[in-house]
Amino acid sequence: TQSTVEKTSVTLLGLGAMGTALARTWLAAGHPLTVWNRTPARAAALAAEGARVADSAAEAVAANTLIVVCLLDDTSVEEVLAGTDLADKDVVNLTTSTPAQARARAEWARRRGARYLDGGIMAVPPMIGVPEAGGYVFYSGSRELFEQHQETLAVPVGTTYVGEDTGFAALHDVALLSAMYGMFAGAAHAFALIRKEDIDPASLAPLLADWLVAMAPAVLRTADHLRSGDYTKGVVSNLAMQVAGTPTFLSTAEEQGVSPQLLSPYFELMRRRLAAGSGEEDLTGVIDLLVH
Ligand code: FVH
Repeated sequence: TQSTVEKTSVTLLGLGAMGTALARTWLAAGHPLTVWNRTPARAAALAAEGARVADSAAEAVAANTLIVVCLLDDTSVEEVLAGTDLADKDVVNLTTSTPAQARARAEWARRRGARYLDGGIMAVPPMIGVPEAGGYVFYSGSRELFEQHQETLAVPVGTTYVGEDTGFAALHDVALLSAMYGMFAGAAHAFALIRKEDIDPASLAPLLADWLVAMAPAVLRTADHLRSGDYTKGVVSNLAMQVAGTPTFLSTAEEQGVSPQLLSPYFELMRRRLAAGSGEEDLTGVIDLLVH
């Protein structure tokens, strides 16, 4: 294991909030670390903690084989890597991108002689280096490259490999974050409903959190429906019943002076699915209306 052998040297490009958090964990674990950031001042604290600070991205890339990139977006990745020699480098790109961008960046890196792994970070900076926080990174691309560097990549945060298709890490990342925004949208509506009442948001919050946790396993039933094609399997509250309930939600919003704009699009899809004769199903059929 790495505790008995020399720790892998890492080059890290990008010292924003996430890059800095990643850097600290590698330094703390004894990995020799070379860093570069467009704004050099952001590297000063890390230099004091033992990082070697390169004067250019090219110098940083030349220093090591394992090159971890954590920049703002795909455009900045191209700008930064364009002036570097990537021949025989192992590039691990943790920058958030779309699946198509990840696939194209992998091909771009391969043409420059590099091996490439894409990552989608399921953590915020305070979760980095805190295993009990449960954060992890989705990885996709070469399994061989992932396995070669897994021990080093697992130092800051957990690792979850999701396939050889380089776009899959980004796809899993965006899928989970999209669901998160749906949850935030629902919570925003819930808080808006009580906003003008004599109800402490702090008393609603734990009830809301517990309810969302209790409802979350419903996605397992959804997956079962999608795999089997039977959207009625194990249905507890069928679509007909749920659509019948939607006027209550819309009227309550109106009574409370709250815009229904976050809820209405979902209700509209539920109504369309019901109109197509799917009243005995669960809500799974809405997914088919979204895909074109
Ligand atoms: N922070 C978070 O909560 C999320 C959690 C999930 C994953 N994301 C993604 O991680 C990538 C990096 O995010 P970050 O939090 O480090 O972002 P910033 O603090 O804004 O730092 C951005 C770094 O990118 C550098 N940069 C931006 N544009 C360029 C460019 N054209 N050329 C060179 N470097 C560039 C920037 O440099 P500087 O402004 O300090 O000079 C920072 O190093 C990101 O994909 C998130 O979506 C984070």
